[in-house]
Amino acid sequence: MQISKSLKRLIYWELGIPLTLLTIGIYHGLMQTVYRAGIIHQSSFAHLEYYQGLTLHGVINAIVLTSFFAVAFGHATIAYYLKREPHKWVAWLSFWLMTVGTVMAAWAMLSGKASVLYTFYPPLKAHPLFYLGAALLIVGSWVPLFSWANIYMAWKRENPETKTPLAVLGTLVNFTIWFVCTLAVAYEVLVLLLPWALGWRATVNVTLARTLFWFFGHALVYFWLLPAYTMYYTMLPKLAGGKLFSDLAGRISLFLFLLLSVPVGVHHQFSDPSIPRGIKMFQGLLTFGVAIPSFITAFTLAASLEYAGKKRGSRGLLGFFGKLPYLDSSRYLFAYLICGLILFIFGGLTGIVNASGVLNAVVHNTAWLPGHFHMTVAGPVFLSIIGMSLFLYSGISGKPIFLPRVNVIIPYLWVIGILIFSTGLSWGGLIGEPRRTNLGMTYLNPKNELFTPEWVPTTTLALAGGIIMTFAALLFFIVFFGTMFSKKTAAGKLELPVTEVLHDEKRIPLFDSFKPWLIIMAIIIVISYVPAFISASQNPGPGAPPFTPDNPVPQQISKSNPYNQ
Ligand code: HAS
Repeated sequence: MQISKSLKRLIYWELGIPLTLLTIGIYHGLMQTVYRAGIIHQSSFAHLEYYQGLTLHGVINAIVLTSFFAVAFGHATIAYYLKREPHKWVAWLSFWLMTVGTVMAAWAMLSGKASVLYTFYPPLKAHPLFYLGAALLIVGSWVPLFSWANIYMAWKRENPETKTPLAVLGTLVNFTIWFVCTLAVAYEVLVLLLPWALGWRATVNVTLARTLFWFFGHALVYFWLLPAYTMYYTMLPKLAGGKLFSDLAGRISLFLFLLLSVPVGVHHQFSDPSIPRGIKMFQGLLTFGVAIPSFITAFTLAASLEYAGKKRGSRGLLGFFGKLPYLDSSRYLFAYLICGLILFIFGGLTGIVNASGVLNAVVHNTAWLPGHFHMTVAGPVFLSIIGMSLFLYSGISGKPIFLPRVNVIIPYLWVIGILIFSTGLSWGGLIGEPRRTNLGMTYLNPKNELFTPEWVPTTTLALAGGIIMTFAALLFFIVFFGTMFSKKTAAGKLELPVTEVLHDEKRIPLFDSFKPWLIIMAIIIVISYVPAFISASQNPGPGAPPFTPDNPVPQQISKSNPYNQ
């Protein structure tokens, strides 16, 4: 399909900017493993502080890359399936808001004024431009939803009896979740953090800020995941040489995400005071509920892959695994997607451990957590983002993939790296290794009295995995930028792999309409969050003065601050 020059240019920039910044994000990922393995015994390296690097790593990889990509992918799916391009000025407004926001936050992080990590929990305090930048990036990323919704409603009026294409449903569900959850973080930033960062208020209600953050924060992880799920349902079976086992399964799964992505954030706060136990239990149960659409996805995709394998001549119960096009460089997107799925089996299982209140007490704030989330966000999410970025770029520009044989092995290298890395972290977490800690300063420094030799093998494993991951990422940069700088050999067009459906169930209005699901979503959110917000507001504790991560003493102490008494 031909698209306008403006949309082409927009998609190039929305892929190119975050992938360029990703070089910084990946470097700081490697440095994390180096510091933690005790190779460096200092608080900084090459004029960048440990927490400054960790903030850059988290914000670039988990917020900037994912948001820019989700918007570019959203433009592509809507334009491709509904045959209408998003309104030009809305799309460019979104781009500029995201870009200006990123520049503001990047300045604050690079100048060392915002080492507050990607969760920016108070009492860690950042420069006001960091908060403003983050707010602009987020607002910019949901602006296109209004244009897409408009296009969708027009399409629906013309095609009332046609099922909404699954990829379009995926994009709309995802951005609806995103819009709803970002309202809480906007409130946190604009009403709590910004006035505090500007010095207009002396203290901040930490529990309320954290509760608002996690209202946003867990839905955020599904905002990362749903573009990958959209690719799994609508592209992977085709790339494997088969069909999607059931279209309805995909719809049910997407609508369940709409219901359950937001009202589970308190599972990040099982150890926080000021949140009623009943709410922790309720949201804990809903967390098991939000695993259901992923189980549905696992079985549906396994059946689709089995069908593909059988069509390619496999025999026996599990023979289909051996017949999939793992190393076919002309279908490299398959490799990126299947590798993400393999990692997600472990990412999902560790997530279910986290969700259990009792087990959570063992793993919370330990290295187990980054072990879990590197098999989710650095698994299916990251691999589908980089694979699809390459696919979109090469297709739209008409440029062939640079080093195609190298390209197809990158995701496998990444899987090996992540599995070693996450094994080190998960094992370390189970024996008490903390997350977000520069272990090289103390626990992994043999000259320090706190030296903990049990964590030598775990952090060394994580370092080995980190080196392999960095090598895979380097190869990806060579392939992506090599493609960018190579000569055009075909007319550029927007093409997406389109999967046929094996069991194409007839249209059920309930699964083709947003209204009932939005109403239920609102009800569950009110039940699960209103008591948490009331309790956090009524029991704020003494209020926290601002801290920086490298100093246990508050930054400024005012008379109104109870810590001063
Ligand atoms: Fe999580 C913490 C629970 C999913 C990301 N999570 C985090 C953090 C991040 C994160 C970033 O309950 C840390 C935040 C921080 O900085 O503090 N998580 C879950 C649960 C799920 C889950 C129950 N998480 C994700 C996803 C993420 C993500 C997805 C990113 C994209 N997580 C938690 C909890 C915490 C947490 C607690 C807080 C812990 C604490 O104490 O702080 C579920 O959604 C997982 C369901 C998934 C499955 C897997 C299905 C498997 C599939 C693959 C099938 C494979 C096939 C291929 C078919 C049930 C679909 C086979 C082919 C072959 C060739 C083999």
